[in-house]
Amino acid sequence: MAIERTLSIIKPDAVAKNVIGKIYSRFETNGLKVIAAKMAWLSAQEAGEFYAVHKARPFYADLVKFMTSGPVMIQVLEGEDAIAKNRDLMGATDPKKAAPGTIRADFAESIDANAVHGSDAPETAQVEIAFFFPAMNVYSGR
Ligand code: RTP
Ligand code: MG
Repeated sequence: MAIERTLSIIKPDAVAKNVIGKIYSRFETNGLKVIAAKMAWLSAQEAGEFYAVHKARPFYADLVKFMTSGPVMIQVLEGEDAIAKNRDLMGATDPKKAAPGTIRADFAESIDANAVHGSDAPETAQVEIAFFFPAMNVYSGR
């Protein structure tokens, strides 16, 4: 398996719940290293552009509204199979369907306030990392 990088966002609900450290701990104990990080309060334009792939979906307006409702913690994770591993740790989009022990099962409230974002493929990971972090602000964990 290859060493990959993925973009992770701890969403406003989880930041408000004060569980950044608990979520980071899950990354670390599962072999994912934080190699870039920043806290930000996204504008509607930034959140809308970040989730542009969902523009035509009925939930787009609510998604942008939620993602701009408070600060978020944004990080690049690096490790073996990082993209799929992070998605496994996150659990299903709807926390009611998320497997026990996943981040969304343990910390998410609803399909909208679902605690975390994670890139879903190598192509989206690359675009999403570049969206938030210039290369000079990403520090390889190796
Ligand atoms: P994310 O992009 O945030 O990591 O979530 P995901 O891949 O698990 O889900 P995705 O299909 O990419 O959807 C992005 C976010 O939109 C909200 N959503 N709401 N009401 C709905 O049916 C619905 N479907 C998706 C969720 O907050 C999801 O995280
Ligand atoms: Mg997604």
